[in-house]
Amino acid sequence: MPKRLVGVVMGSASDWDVMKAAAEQLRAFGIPYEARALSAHRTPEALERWIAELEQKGAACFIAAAGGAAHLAGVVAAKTTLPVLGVPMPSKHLQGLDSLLSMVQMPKGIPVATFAIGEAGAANAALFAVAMLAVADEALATRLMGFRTDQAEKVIATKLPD
Ligand code: RP5
Repeated sequence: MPKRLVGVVMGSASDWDVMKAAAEQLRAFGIPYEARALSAHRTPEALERWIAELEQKGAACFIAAAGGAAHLAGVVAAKTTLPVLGVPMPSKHLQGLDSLLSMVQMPKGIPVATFAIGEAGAANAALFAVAMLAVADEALATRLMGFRTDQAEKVIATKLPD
């Protein structure tokens, strides 16, 4: 069975420093992805073309990150019925609270699964994509379980300073 692709899109190349956490997590699980900087406002036509292209390539879902007005994930969700996982980016003046509140307020009927602001949200969106793909991929489910076990072992082995 060919591996399903994840589309990773961000409103600006300035989001990459945070969003590389999603790419790293996908890579760690061997999930193919295509990452692009495309904006709901600055490049709407190119965004629409890219979404259609990814659907053609058999994408399983999209991870969409944006800051401030943060309409990107909502616009992606308007253009595809594939699951859209939104990651609010930290912003200069409001530390990403603006991005979070904007992204989470989707109108009834067009959902965006919204994650935490910043790096934790980026990594968790990727892990959520892995979990969705693992529903139909037993080997991937086993690797995800292994990741959780390793993580738990690290927490338990951590010694606090005296
Ligand atoms: C948003 O505006 C982007 O997603 C980014 O988080 C923010 C700032 O973008 P730049 O001005 O750095 O391109 O659209």
